[in-house]
Amino acid sequence: IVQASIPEPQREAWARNHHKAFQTKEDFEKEVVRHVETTLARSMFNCDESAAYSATGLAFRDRLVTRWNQTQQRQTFIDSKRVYYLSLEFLMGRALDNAMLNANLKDVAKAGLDDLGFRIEDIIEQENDAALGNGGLGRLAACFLDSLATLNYPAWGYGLRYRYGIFKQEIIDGYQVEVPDYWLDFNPWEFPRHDVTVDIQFFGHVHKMTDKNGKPFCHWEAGETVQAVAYDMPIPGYDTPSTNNLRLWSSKAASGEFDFQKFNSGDYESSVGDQQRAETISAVLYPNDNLERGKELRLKQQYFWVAASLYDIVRRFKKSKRTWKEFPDLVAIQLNDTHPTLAIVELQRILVDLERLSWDEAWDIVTSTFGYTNHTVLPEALEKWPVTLMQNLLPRHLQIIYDINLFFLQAVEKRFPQDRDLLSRVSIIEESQPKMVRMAFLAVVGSHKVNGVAELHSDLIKTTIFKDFVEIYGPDKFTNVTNAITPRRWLHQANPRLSDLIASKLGGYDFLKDLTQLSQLELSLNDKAFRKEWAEIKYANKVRLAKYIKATTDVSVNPTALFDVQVKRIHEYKRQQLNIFGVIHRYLTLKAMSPEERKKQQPRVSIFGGKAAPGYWMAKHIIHLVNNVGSVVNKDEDIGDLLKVIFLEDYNVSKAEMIIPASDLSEHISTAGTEASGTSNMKFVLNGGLIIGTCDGANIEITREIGENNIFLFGNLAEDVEDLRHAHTYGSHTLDPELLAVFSEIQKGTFGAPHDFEALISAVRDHGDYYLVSDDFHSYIETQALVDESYRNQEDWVTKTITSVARMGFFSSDRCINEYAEEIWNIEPLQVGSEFPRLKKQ
Ligand code: T68
Repeated sequence: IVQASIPEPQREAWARNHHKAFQTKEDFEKEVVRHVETTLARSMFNCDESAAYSATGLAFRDRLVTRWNQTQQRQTFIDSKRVYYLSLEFLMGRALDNAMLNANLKDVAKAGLDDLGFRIEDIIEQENDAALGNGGLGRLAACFLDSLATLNYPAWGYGLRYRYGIFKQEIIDGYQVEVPDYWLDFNPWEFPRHDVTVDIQFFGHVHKMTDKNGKPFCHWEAGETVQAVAYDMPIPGYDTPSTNNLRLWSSKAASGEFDFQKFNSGDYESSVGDQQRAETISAVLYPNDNLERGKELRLKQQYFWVAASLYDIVRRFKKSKRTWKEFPDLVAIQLNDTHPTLAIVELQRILVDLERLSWDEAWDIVTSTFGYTNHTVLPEALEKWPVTLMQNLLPRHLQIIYDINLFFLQAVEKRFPQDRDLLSRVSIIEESQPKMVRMAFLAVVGSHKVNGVAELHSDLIKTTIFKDFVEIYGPDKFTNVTNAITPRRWLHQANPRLSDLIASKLGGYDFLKDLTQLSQLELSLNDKAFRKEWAEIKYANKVRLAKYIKATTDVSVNPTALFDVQVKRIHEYKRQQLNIFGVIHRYLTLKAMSPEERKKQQPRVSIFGGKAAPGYWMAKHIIHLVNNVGSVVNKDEDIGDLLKVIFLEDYNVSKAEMIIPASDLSEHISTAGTEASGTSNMKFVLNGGLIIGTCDGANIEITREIGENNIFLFGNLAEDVEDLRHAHTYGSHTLDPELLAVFSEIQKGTFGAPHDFEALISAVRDHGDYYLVSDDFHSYIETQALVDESYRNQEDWVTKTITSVARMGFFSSDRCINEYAEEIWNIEPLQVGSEFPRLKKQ
């Protein structure tokens, strides 16, 4: 990049003309009209909602850019340590509402848009979600970016700019159909940086060379080069001028690669082919959550992104003119799962092969720089790559991995002599057929800290997948940072009325920056007007969801019924099958009752939502069963409002913002020990809903915080799961009789061709019931009965929900980010100085 700075004498002219961010309604309107009339080349005679959205987005973008530049200049000037969050997924959702709220200018925009003839809600609805993620892992990254900016930490996110994010889900005849999500039509939030590019290499050969001092070194002569182009997204903090950067890389053919010779000699097709092959790398997000499929293109994506990001980080570090030893004083890199583990190898390669540091010096720098977050213990989700694939795509990296492994195993051998089993258990290379590189082990060996995402999960990784590494490194390398969520999006933005009510009790909105202040709500437990308003807000949110259900599914639901929600990726371990079997049980029970008895029952709406990975056959059958049960139950006149079953199509972040505030009860019912944390559980409680759940993931800490009277726990404990599974396979396996009754009903054809659901049944009945559906079934339906009883007493229910919200302070991602900053990254917030005026409250 060419650095061009304006000479001193001309700077005054710049300062005079400095872009002033709008603050008033009048100035906002000017900006919108200017963008409609110039940027979009339209006028008041052809300005639809989509154009009004674009212009509003651009007006807010302009505002952000100035602050974003100032933040970056200041970070560079101060030379502060930065943290780089490497994540293959950032599930950002919509940006406009967030930008307005973080700047405290939503009221201004609302009034301005009103003057110009638009309703702000309709304008917000125009925006496509930035859906560059599958689920919890990607959304966690997005919440972290919000907290990092809000807390004024110098931080960058690095990811891939997929042309297609997670697919859109349509439900046709009860089946999931995937539709591509081309989200980039118009995106005012991104800045292409065509001058920030990195050439990324693949394939080729490694040559041993000697330098002019006679020292040997390795030279990688690559076979293919692809160009990475940076696209930047400003990340505003809440109520602070700090605006961080999310840099997403897009792939294209390297400049020399569009082969003009081929082109001129008439081989047009193959020169365009090269172009397309290069662009394929960042074309699409892999739609699997908690599953690794070992596809070569996925490994290409990982290296492409990691190499571009490290090049960028190293380039920035070099400008500081520090010595390499100081690298970890200026740079912390957090690996969001094992997806970016090649960054460890790439940094070692840069330092040894290109910068010519000794192996040991380099390795010290590398291991002091990286931290690794584990998000799963499920064996099918642990990344492993065939050695042969790695050898072909990244020959030099494979050599380095072998060397890392050799030195690591030598050190282990020294401490634990003669323990060959241990060596083979912890080897980064699995000696299987074919041989595999174990990415999680590489991440552990190459990082100074490894963390799980909730207490139970962090304990489990220490006793299962990383047990030997705890022996080798000692327990201090392993730690816990319990996940959390940003209260800005998940309370203030998603549930503005509740946020306002809370603010009215706490004397302002400071709780959004210090969520522990919620505890003061307990003082208002007996305040009648407050309780009434609390209940009314929940009801209004349910009415809104009921309207949406009617509009999208044509089913009428009664907003006074108990809304029971399970929305998340569809996965056997998350046990949506347990939920729908429970719903069928409820239906059968109601059918068996006399009309008088039925009148005494608590009406319920069971709401499901979530995507199945396109190749996940079982998950797709679960969706099909939910839809078929819905179409039978919803038109059964015996049942009426007592039970409705809804599947909401295309669950995503913006739908979550509407659904979560409308729930009375949400389901977090994974087999104990399988859900690392869960984060939607926190969102539901923060919005005044209660949980039915297992003793798994963060449910355990939520219970500790809010009290066990305020949560409906059921089911077997993690410590008993292994024995139960063993007993299913090797002992006699008796199934729950009430579950068997549900199975017979399905097999009778009540919910469509029984054949379609045979696999769901036989997984439980004939294949060892790995997820313990039958073991937990009785406890589940008993607990659901308790929920009904509890909900009947609305006063008690409201008390439970207020108490729970008041005790949710721990689950702000600000707390979580502060823990990472102190215990893993060793970074300080950037002081917001006078040239950086604090925002005034409206
Ligand atoms: C989730 N993981 C955990 N993975 O399942 C959840 N995996 O318990 C936890 O709360 C959350 O991470 C945040 O820590 C995922 O979402 C994936 O989406 C994923 C994607 C690709 C490959 C593997």
